[in-house]
Amino acid sequence: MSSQTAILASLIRGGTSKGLYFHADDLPVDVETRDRVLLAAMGSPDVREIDGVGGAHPLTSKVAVVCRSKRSDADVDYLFLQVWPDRAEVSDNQNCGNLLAGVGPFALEQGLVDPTGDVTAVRIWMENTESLAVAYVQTPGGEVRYDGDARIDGVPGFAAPIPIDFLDIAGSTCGSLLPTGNALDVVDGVAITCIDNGMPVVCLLASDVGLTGYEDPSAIEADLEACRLVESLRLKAGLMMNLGDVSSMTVPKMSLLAKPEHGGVVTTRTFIPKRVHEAIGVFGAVSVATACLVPGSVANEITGLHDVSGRTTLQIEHPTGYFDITMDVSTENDSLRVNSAALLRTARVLMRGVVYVPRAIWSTSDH
Ligand code: NQM
Repeated sequence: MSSQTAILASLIRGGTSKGLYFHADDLPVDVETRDRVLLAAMGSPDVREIDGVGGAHPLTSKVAVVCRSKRSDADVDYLFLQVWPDRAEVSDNQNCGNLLAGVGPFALEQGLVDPTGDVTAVRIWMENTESLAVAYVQTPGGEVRYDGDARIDGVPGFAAPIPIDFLDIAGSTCGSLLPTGNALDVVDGVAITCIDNGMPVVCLLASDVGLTGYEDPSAIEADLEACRLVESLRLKAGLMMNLGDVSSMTVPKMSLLAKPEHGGVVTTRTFIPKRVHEAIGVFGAVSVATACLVPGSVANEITGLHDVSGRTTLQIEHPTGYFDITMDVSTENDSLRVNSAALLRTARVLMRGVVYVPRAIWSTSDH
């Protein structure tokens, strides 16, 4: 008998992240065993993830678990799992809008969804935040098309566009768009805006932690005093956002803001939370874009946008370019209502086959 267990999987780039995609039926049902299997598949814990297929960075050590949905308003269910490279931990406490981009192509290729003409709308129930997304995948002739002329910053070259719509993601994790009830709070003398439009995010001025906001992610990570200050604010903000003790959680993200440099509405450097993102997460960008429109928020002070109603596209600057978010909003009595958000991603299947884990970790005859 082989000393390894082979598990069906696809390696897919989703937006600016990359990870393994599994059909839920191909993984152990028991969560502890499942997590041990995913750690072994990725090669964690080890900063290089040398004994697995993980990419040695949180953005390339991710997992999507997909299955046909039992819901009448969704085609598939998607569970996002963050596999930490440097510690033996798998976390489901956040969503990932980048891996989300690969869910439609994966579902179509696995026969979980049938193609419907040149473009197939795949309705995805995002289990982590219990909310819905619709991804529009190019399927000419019934096949997923990966080549095309869409470009997203943070990914070289061009690919087929995958527009994604979100209808109701406000308060996805914290229960409300402004979890503290305020557009602006002051913690340890620093003005912060706590917001959750798909991702719990704390917005603050980069200058308030001794940075310009235009540094490279590696320069920020090397500034231990700035990192310490950001983490101390994060722990306090986590309590205020109804998240409890967030010391070992990946949320809230901390987005340091500065005036735009390249024609966008604001520049961002985002802690996710211990590493600084090379770009910005999808839901992280949606939350920052939303903060830009909230009257009185830290972000709104920078953008100076007032009384915005209807559809508007905001360009969020990040270390490797822009992230465009189209929002449909209405403002009543100085209070913002988000009707929908839309954005563009691309994805590409990189490998399909089996990933091996030692049989001692999981033997398929165990279940
Ligand atoms: O915010 C990074 C990423 C993400 C998550 C992170 C994401 C999102 O870039 O929706 O996409 O903030 O952890 O993949």
